[in-house]
Amino acid sequence: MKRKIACLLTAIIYSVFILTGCAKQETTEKDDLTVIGMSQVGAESDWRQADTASMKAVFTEANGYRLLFDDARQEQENQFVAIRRFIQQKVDYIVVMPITENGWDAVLKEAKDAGIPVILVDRMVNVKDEDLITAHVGSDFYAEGKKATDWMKEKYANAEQVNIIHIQGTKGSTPQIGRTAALDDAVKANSKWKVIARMDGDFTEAKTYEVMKEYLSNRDTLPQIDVVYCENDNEAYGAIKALEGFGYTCGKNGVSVISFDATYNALVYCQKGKIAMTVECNPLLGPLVESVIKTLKAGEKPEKNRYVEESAFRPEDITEELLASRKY
Ligand code: GZL
Repeated sequence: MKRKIACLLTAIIYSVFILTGCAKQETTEKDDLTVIGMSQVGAESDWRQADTASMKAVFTEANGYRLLFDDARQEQENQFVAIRRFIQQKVDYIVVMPITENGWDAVLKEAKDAGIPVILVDRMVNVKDEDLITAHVGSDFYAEGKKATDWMKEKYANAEQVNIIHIQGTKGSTPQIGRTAALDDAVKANSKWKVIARMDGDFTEAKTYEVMKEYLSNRDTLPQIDVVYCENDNEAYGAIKALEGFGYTCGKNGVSVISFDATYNALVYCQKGKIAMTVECNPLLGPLVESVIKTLKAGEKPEKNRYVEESAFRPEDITEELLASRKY
């Protein structure tokens, strides 16, 4: 009997709720949300996960957004599928972190034809029609690389020869292209610098450990290595693990390991001297993307490219205060 009364009461309360329009009001509010279709590269690195967290912290329903988030698991085809789904869903904006630069013309034209603005985050795309992209926010990767090579020039100013191992990021991605170009230009300008090996670490610790271990295993005698130039922090962790496994010392009087991103763990490695320099690459791009969307919603034209300010850190720069201040 009690159960029947409880069910009856629930039905009455729900009817009152519907009739008074509360549900309708709540539904109406949800209809006012700005719908964002977001295609993220994957979760391959600490940097990537901080970038995703930054986006999810901004694009919340409380802030007036419905975020349709897709993790492409580092496959460009998955990004194409997600973008076409967003078009079918008639989202208000498409936000893409493109894994590599080429192959985007067709799918971005479909978004343009559907009247949906596309905002690029982090990396760039190489398209014939620049109007396919409404705006881009991210980093200047060549400038990041130059910070590292300028440090190398100072460190090895009097060296007779500098043997460099180069661990590249995801081939064809904008950070790989920019950070590689900076190293290539510095090697051309310094006759004593020699790249003794170049490998693809794909921005992951596991892949870098694998390729570095393979390289060292295949040497008759272990080479003199002065610098390992890793195109992100996670590659540096893998490289250091492999180097130490073969008896190398990473640090002031050993191998200088360079990395990019300057995520928290890399700053700790740097504080311990195992990373000689980590160049900052800011993943906290959510607020910048929101400012572009607010500009567009106000009927104004956003800047085509917004680059974030970035620094670089050596062991002597790492204080407890700096570590405590870091957000990623
Ligand atoms: C750089 C970003 C790179 C990071 C890596 O903006 O695209 O991809 O350097 C990440 O850690 O995997």
